[in-house]
Amino acid sequence: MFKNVIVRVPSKSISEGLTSANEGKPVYSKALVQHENYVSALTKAGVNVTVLEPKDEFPDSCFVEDVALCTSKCAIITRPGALSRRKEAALPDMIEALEKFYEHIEYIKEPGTVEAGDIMMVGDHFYIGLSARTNEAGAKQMIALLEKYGLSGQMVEMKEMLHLKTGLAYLENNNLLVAGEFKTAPEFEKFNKIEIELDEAYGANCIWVNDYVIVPEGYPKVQKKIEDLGYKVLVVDTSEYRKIDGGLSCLSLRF
Ligand code: CIR
Repeated sequence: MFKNVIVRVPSKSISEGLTSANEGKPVYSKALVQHENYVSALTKAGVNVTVLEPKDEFPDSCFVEDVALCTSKCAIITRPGALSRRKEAALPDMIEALEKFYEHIEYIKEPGTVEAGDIMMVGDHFYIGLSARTNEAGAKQMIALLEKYGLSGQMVEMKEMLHLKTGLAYLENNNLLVAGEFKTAPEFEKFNKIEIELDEAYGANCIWVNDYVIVPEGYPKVQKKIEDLGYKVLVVDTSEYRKIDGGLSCLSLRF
């Protein structure tokens, strides 16, 4: 069960966020409304939501998932691989927010880079994608820190996706949404894999929050597959975040 969530309100500069999509720039007013609806869905799922202030100097700073890994034992502040995002990880209000919940806070250090969108938690075990943003030095530091607290981690090779959780979502009870390159990855064979088709690949980025799964709006096949598994579904429109490669998981830290 998750008790707490941290989010950051998008800033006006969101239109300058990093992107590989060719879908135009996010509309700030729409992004704000979508963010409010996201917070409402999280609240409905029974978590306490800490909302941090927007940071204009960091266009991607609403994607708080990337700047920290929140485990049951400690929080680990990352060192983002994207240069424009590197200083997001040390923003004082985020560290203060985490200090309210965690006695132990650790840090990824140079030359390691990690963005925690590349990390998927399955109980006490953590899958760490080696992406353009997360390097082997960062993943090794992460695994050593996890082991220090009695947790474990393993690396996963990646070729196509931005982040590991761009194409994977663990819904607990052994259920794993898989898209693209992860459909055939040997690491995930033991799961009950729910394969997401290419035309709805973005919809693989869902989040399990207690009895609910939050699903992006506009992915009916994904939604049906999740409903058929017996989950209660909450739908949130993330169209403005999709324009800058962001999705539901990226917008929160859940612990
Ligand atoms: C970036 O490229 O860093 C942002 N525009 C999107 C980050 C998405 N975060 C995530 O998948 N965890």
